[in-house]
Amino acid sequence: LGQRGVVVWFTGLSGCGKSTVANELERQLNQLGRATILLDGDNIRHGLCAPPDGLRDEHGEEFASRFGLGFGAIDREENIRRIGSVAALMASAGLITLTAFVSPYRRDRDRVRKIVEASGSAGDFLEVFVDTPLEICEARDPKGLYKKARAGEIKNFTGISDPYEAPEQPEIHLAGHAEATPSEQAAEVLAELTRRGI
Ligand code: GGZ
Repeated sequence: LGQRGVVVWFTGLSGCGKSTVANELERQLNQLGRATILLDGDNIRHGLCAPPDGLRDEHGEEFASRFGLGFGAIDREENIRRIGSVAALMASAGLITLTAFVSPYRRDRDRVRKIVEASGSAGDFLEVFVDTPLEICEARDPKGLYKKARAGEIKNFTGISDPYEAPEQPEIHLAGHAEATPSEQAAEVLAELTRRGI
């Protein structure tokens, strides 16, 4: 590919805008002719980490709950571990690899950083904290999940009934005041990638 791989790891609350910014960044990179891949809830939670339907039919619910991941701390840890391994592989193939997951636990994110940094050719790991205040995320509530979490209909909901451990030293901190547009935020990340010669 003639380009250096990198993992750009977006983290933040549900509704903070990380997927939107990652999509916008991908568009900007593609316009510059860079090869990218974007991993997010849509392709991972519904694919790699989803309960295997065929197996469920064959072996029943037990199989589904053994291999499909939920939102308890152990399931999130495994979700992030799988995504981290896949991201490291893709980066080592030279792709600019963008990921957009809540990834609420510092320890899990730090593990991914180690996996990526240890995989040599994968190169850099950039943690991007999309720091949109809970009140703004909750006011947006595009899928009505915060409402359900407040009503107790969803357990372990990040920010409501489950912790979010903010990054202490992210490579990029996107202060989430409501006026910042996704394309401005993406441009900020792009500038950092450019600064690093990626
Ligand atoms: C947090 C949840 C939960 C709970 C379902 N807590 O806004 P969304 O809908 O599209 O993003 C959230 C997504 C979180 O999945 P991740 O794979 O990113 O989580 S983690 O990194 O922690 O493994 C939200 C939806 O799934 N969702 N239940 N309890 N978000």
